[in-house]
Amino acid sequence: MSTSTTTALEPDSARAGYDRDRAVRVAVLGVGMMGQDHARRLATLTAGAELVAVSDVDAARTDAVAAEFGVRAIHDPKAAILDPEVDAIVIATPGFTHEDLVLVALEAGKPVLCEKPLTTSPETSRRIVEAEAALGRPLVQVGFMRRFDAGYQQLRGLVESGEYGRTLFLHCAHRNATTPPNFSSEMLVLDSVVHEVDIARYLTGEEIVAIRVIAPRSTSAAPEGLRDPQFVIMETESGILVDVEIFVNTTFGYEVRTELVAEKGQARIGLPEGMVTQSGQGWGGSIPKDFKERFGAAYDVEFQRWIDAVRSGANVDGPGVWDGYAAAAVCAAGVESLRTGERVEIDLGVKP
Ligand code: ISE
Repeated sequence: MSTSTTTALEPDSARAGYDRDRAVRVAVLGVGMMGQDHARRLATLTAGAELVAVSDVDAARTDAVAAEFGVRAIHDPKAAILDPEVDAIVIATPGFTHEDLVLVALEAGKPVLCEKPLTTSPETSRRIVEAEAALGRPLVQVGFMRRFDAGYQQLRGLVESGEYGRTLFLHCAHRNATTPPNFSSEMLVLDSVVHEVDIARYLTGEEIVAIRVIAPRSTSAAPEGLRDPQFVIMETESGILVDVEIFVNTTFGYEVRTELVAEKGQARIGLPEGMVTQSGQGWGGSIPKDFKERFGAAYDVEFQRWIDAVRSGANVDGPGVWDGYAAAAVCAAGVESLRTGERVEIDLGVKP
């Protein structure tokens, strides 16, 4: 697209130097497991994107990943955001660093794709909502990749069609093979159930107004002190019930499934798919080992749509800061419920 025509898609003044005829130059902040995956995606798959820099608190890791992709290693993440040769930022650093980094990017007027959680508390997420509102245009997309999964999109299409009448229940199961070291009981809610919170909001189009988290007996596969599994019950504005079995030490595989129960029909997504074998051992198929495998295609679509949005000047095509804030608020209430055993209500306040 020419930069000389005056259309609604013209670069705004904060990005006046951005040339739409070339690829979006992206820096990835945080190159642990997820960040490396995103760096590879941007370098090899996403059309219209150019991975130009990586940054991580671990300097040796930054240098190694930069060398692998032939890009710049910028050790200070804020310098990477402000670098004149960086157009857009992917944040895949630990959650507690997100607030500062997102605020610097907002100030610099640069588009951001921030991995979940947006921040680690409702208060800090709210600050980002206010900062973006003050800017007057969306710049921050939140990495709730499930919204780009074909199954969830079909399910939402079904809800929106009205064919099955009003939604009554969502039954969700979210199972991981194992947990990383130091995974706490609260992290089952903050790190894992957060996806169910977002997807429940996405599917129903409603806010979550109350949550209760119950910790039944723990699996003997869970590390000492970890309350795993947990059972979560959420209520939406109109009274839809969403239940979640979160179980993160199943020992053998990764599974995310959702069943929608509506007045005139039911639908399930996330059932085992792919090749089914038959042999002397019986019949069967394979189980994904982790979320990178289960949601690989969703991440690919998420990144492509984000880059397309940056190139068009829309900057965001998917969950934004309000979604990040709402998820943070529901999860904080969930952690309170896990501690107290009580049902906790959520008040998001007014959307700016
Ligand atoms: C992880 O951080 C993710 O985001 C995955 O999608 C989720 O399934 C897993 O439970 C989390 O720990």
